[in-house]
Amino acid sequence: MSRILNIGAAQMGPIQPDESRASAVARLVAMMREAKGRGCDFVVFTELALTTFFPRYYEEDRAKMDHWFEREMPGPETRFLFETADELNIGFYLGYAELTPEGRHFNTAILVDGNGKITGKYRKIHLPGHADHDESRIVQHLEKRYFEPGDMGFPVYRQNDAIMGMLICNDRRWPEAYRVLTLQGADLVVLGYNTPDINTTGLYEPSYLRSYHNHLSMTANAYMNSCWVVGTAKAGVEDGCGLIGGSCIIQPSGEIVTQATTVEDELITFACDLDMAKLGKETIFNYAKHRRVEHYGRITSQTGVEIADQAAE
Ligand code: CDT
Repeated sequence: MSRILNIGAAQMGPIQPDESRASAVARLVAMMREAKGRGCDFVVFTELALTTFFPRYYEEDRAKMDHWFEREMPGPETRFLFETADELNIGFYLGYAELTPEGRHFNTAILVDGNGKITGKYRKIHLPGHADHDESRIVQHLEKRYFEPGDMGFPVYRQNDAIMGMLICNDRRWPEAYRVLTLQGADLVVLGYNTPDINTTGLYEPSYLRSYHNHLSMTANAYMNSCWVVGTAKAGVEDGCGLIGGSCIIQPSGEIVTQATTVEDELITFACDLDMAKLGKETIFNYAKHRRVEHYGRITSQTGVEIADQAAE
């Protein structure tokens, strides 16, 4: 038995601050067409795929940043992407900045089906960085200023024969994100990321570790949660700031099966057998049989160290 889903990870090269939405959408559409030509049924775009990574810019008046956000999805500038999905019968994941009718701001991803209809949504929960201007940093990372944490939990959706969960960038480093998705049966986790190639706080971190930890967090969690993981980067130098590439598709064994080799627009594809997730789910990581939450014990601090997770108390 096999359940094959042909997936494309459509890495995006840099989007400069003055690049229009129409231009970004044209690049996404070109990769979607290439994906279809290479037999894909589903394509994973990146986080904040329509604009430059604007949280690197500090603006005192938050309302002045609203032009980076989408008030409707699809909107006039993004509709073409949805129409192309419908024409080609290909689904996709897309990350963008969402401004709701109530004036709330989220770092969001949507799932769209082969009819160009939105079938799922996720709002990023783990927002890295800081909320106020920080002079000591090499580059600002103001996600905490411009977004509120997601209010939807970690939902899963049935689509393209998969049980799919979405994450966004920093979420991929948190084991509990994958665990909550796979406790609901996810066999495929898709995500996009914008990751600076240096530690922007100014603290020394070897740059090779930025790429190593990108892959480590996704490969380890693919294995420990027995699911496919598709991670798609925005890469290259945006307004003088470097972003790592390394987009990849990872099978449930934790092995990378294909990986981008550039920091430009680059499509990688793989015929993913979703049934490969069964081995782990039915044996070593069979949660019902072997996961023993009731024996983990209360989280107590016997060392005087403050317990980080209030929910544990
Ligand atoms: N976009 C995003 O979440 N990036 C973070 C970088 C954090 S550095 C402040 C990441 O985890 O890749």
